[in-house]
Amino acid sequence: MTPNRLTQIGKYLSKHLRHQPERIGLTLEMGGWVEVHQLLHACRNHQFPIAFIELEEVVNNNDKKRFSFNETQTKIRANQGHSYPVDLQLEPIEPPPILYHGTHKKAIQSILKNGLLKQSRHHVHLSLDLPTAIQVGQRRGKPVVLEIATQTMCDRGYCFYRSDNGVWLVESVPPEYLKII
Ligand code: HQG
Repeated sequence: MTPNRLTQIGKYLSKHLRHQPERIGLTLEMGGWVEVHQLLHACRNHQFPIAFIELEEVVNNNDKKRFSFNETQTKIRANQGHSYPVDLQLEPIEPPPILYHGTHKKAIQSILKNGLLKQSRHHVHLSLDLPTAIQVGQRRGKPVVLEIATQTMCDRGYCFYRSDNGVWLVESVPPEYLKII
């Protein structure tokens, strides 16, 4: 598959597995899952046919591993990043003592005042390492990276989750746990 087609399918799947499944007549099950045959059928019916072999390639080779199959490859879901209200059934797990959030310069003033808010998604997204955080921030402008005192947050009762593709998630981060680096 060409890199273009890989990106094109990835974007189409993100749109419908994270944000607007109803646009192509899908409903996300508990956990965010969709039956693969229903997805392929819906794509075909909406002038975006995808072959199963292409879907497999996207799941395996998508740049951020955004999608997963269940064990039998009969269901697929986006690992994180949803705005669609669905329970992903993630279990809280202990994070490393520090995580990072990549953002952009224009948002910093508001973030330092109000903390990190999840905006349209289910969670605030945090990165394990600096290069990833810089990449995330760069999507929106001049990147700024914040260090998150996750250990202290855990000690104070905040729950952290990790998606199947290694993105760390938390409901919010109040300003006192943030430091610009
Ligand atoms: C900012 C991509 C002002 C926040 C990435 C971010 C990630 C505030 C934006 C995933 C704020 C939300 C998520 C506040 C937060 N005031 N701005 N109080 N609190 N913000 O896209 O973290 O390609 O929803 O800093 O790799 O940028 O989609 O979140 O700039 O993992 O797979 O509000 O999206 O992955 O933007 O990115 P987003 P994000 P995918």
